[in-house]
Amino acid sequence: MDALIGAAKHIEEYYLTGALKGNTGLAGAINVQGEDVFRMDQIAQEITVHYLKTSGRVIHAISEESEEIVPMNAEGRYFVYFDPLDGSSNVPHGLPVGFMFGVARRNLEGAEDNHLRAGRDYLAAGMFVIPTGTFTLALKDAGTWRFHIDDTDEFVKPRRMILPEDPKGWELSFNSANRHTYAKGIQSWIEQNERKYSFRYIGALAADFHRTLANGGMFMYPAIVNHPDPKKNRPQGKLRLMYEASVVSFICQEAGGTAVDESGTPILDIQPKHHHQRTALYVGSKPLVESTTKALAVALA
Ligand code: AFP
Repeated sequence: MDALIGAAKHIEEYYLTGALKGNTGLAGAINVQGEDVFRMDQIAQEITVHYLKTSGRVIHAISEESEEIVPMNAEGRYFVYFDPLDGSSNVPHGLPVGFMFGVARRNLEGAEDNHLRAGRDYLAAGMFVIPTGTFTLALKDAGTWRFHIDDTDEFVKPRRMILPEDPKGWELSFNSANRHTYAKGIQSWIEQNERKYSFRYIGALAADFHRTLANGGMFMYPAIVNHPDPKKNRPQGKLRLMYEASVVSFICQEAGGTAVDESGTPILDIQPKHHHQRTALYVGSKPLVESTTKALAVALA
């Protein structure tokens, strides 16, 4: 945890001074997901790998910014799954980005003992919203907690996060420009429900989910199945399972919420087949997540 917190503080420092140092532009490379890499993506990746390796506690890491598994320390007891800079399109504007991670414990059976873990097997998951100095951490069966950085650079005063039951302040968060590309069931769900709630979208999962967790409601990134250009459909969803969807789903479950994919399968039960696997995501207050699942099932029936 010290390594992860050290990395986050270091990334935040670079981010805050990035515009002046010319670090907020593109790096001129394309990552494993086929997306443009920002200079800050590379810096965040290098910093995180450095801290995790130096800790000596991690055997392998999986990062959005590395196609291959990143070998760390043969004696390490943990797997770490991370996205060192989530929401890169916010970088040139200095707007919030995230550093997200999940941690699982190695089985110590054989040389390579299954780094492909379902979210239910994580011990912890967390997200830093950069550069706002907030850190949300969920520990297995021990709740979700939000910390704030103080003027001595420490994350302090944890507050237990529990999704509010009263729907009065609930918010919806999704990329509304994509709505006509969603499955018909979700399109009608949106039409029937969107006026009941406020709508917020920052474009960085950690920042958007940060609000969902505090105010209640739902963040969703549905599958794209009705794009006018069928080549642009994403039936598997866009978000990455191991270091995005499972992270927020773990945090959400510990705060009393839930998360499912397009078929209604709990995100935390999905057994990854590949470390960069994608998924659709519906995460937040149970009644909303459950009603989108019903809407999808009805439309398919
Ligand atoms: P990048 O980190 O590759 O920019 O993607 C961010 C993200 O995976 C997630 O943080 C956002 O919720 C989602 O993409 C935003 O995607 P859209 O730009 O398609 O709305």
